[in-house]
Amino acid sequence: MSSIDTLCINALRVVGAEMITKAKSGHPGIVLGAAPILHTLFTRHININPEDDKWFNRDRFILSAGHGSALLYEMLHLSGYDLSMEDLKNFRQKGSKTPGHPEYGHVKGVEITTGPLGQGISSSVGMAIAESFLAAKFNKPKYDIVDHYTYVLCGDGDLQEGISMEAASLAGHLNLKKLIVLYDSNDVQLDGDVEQTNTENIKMKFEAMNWNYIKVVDGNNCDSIDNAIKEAKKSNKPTIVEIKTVIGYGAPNSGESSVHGKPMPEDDIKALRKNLSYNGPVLEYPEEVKKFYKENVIDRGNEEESNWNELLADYRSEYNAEYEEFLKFMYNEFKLDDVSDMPKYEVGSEESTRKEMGKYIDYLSTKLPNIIGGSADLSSSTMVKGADGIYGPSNPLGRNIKFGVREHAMAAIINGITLHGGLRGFCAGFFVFSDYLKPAVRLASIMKLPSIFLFSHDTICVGEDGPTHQPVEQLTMFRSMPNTNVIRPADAKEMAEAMLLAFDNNTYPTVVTSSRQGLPNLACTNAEGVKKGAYVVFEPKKAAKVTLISCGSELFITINAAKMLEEEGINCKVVSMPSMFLFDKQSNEYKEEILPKKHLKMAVELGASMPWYKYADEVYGLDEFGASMPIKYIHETYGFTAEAIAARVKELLNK
Ligand SMILES: Cc1ncc(C[n+]2csc(CCOP(=O)(O)OP(=O)(O)O)c2C)c(N)n1
Ligand SMILES: [Mg+2]
Repeated sequence: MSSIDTLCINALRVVGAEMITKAKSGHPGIVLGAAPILHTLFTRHININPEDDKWFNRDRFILSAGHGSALLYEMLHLSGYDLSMEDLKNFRQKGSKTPGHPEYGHVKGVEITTGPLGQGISSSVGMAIAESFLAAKFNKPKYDIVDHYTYVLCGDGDLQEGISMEAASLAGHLNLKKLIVLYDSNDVQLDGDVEQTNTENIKMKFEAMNWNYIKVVDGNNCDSIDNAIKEAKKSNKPTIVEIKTVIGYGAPNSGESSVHGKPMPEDDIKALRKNLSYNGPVLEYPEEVKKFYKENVIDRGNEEESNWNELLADYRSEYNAEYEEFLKFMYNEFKLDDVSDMPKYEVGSEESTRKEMGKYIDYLSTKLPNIIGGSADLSSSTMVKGADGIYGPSNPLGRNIKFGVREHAMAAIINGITLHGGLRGFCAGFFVFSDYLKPAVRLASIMKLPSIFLFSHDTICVGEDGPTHQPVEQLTMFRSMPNTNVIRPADAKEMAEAMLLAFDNNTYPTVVTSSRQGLPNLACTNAEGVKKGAYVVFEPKKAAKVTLISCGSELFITINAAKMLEEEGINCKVVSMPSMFLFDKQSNEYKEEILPKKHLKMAVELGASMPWYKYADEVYGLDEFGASMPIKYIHETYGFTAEAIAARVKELLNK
């Protein structure tokens, strides 16, 4: 370890601490403790090119401990990304390029939004899966055109989260040998010492999950960290490098939890400078540091990418067809222009929408070679699985990922796959267990990431399994999530369009729900209507005064109720509203046409009533948990028959 390394690390420490103090907010502990880790990784290993931040074969770096954002911004600044000193000085300020936690799409070089602990490390597994799949698909002897590492910096908190263990367990099983996790092991967390909460052996724990474990006893020694990363690269398993660091190194309260998340007072900054024997400029990097990063990160990255470009050019001449295909993957050029051969269903036939969803996924897998995914040990129930066999070391081109019962990691992994580029991830489970993966959907929504989340058994019509398996409030949860398209199709036609919308868009995640039970395929549904989120599916012969709004498995029942009412002279129109998200985007004229102000409007859904009050005066919903019983009793018991719905309308009209 040379003196320039020490100078760089101390500059990172001091400027990071000063940024946080200036912002009056942030987490100095990890910045001071983990600076040597990121310095070593960036100056000796990572291949990135700030001039081409989306260079396909770059190494991916994930700051899973997102509270260390100041340190990441420092690295990005010194590595030549579009982040100025001014931006660093505006850390955490309104409108700045340097928000509290790293935000994907906000600043170049941030590979993923992190902050909720456990998510980053779990998504990194998806990135490593994507890399291994694409490498297996495109690499040829002498042409490793997809060949990069996925690096993670995580802390104690990341590894305490359950999601990380789900993801690590799967990563070990899948032998993701190019995944390297650098663990900032400082024995301290926000509320105190880690030993107050943990009594476990990380080495044994990870080795038991088929990981390679390496320990670095002195986290201030770049050469030891460097050697560990070199070792990790040789492993045929994913590697965790446990690096013993001191939280808040150099600060008067180093080694204590008080340094974790409180800006340091000016006096402590002075003490820090003294303790580190550092007297560089305030909020500025010494020239030697900038030069070192220019030579060891920027120039190296540039060179790596130009080497790669040459390799790709040679690949192009030798394997032209594969090259053309590679470009399609790289630029996501697969389009759903012609879907005329999509499976079709006769009007009047009956099928569950989950079976239709499964058939459409199978169909789309033939059209879109870049989609990959699977279910959380439920593919025989959700009907959703990927194509080409089970993905794994013996079949890296399998597009069916068997996630096991690991819903949370599954969703985060899907995000990682999609973030990596080249592939698009989808996953599936029982709707009630969407509770287990919601935080990862939320991150996809924040990132505007088009991950696809498919769920079956979307109402209490699950039946016998009882309230633990009967979703009630889950639709409310997802519909209230900004930037998330929740589609609840009523039949095969609506399901087909839902799936096309999900796989066609690039700016938001989609949640599609499906029924367990068979539903009639209706004559009145159509794709154009689904695109608008809501549309009229039944119009009485005489002018309507009432509008009934429904979706999913309750749509046909609601139509039947409207038909009954018409016979009694009560004229109700019925609107199918599979997607509130898409309907909200329509013009005011269209909204008025579908949901006229002067109509009495009642929504019908076998789920929590809350989301519907935005559109309806009255909601015929379910605001209690279900109970275990065969499905044939459910509609009767909970009043979801055409007769009961019609009776409520009459009650409302006082007839
Ligand atoms: C899911 C989640 N829970 C809680 C937090 C709040 N939080 C941020 S950092 C942190 C402590 C984590 O400890 P560690 O990873 O050891 O970080 P260190 O204190 O060493 O920097 C907590 C509880 C969070 N960001 N995400
Ligand atoms: Mg810690």
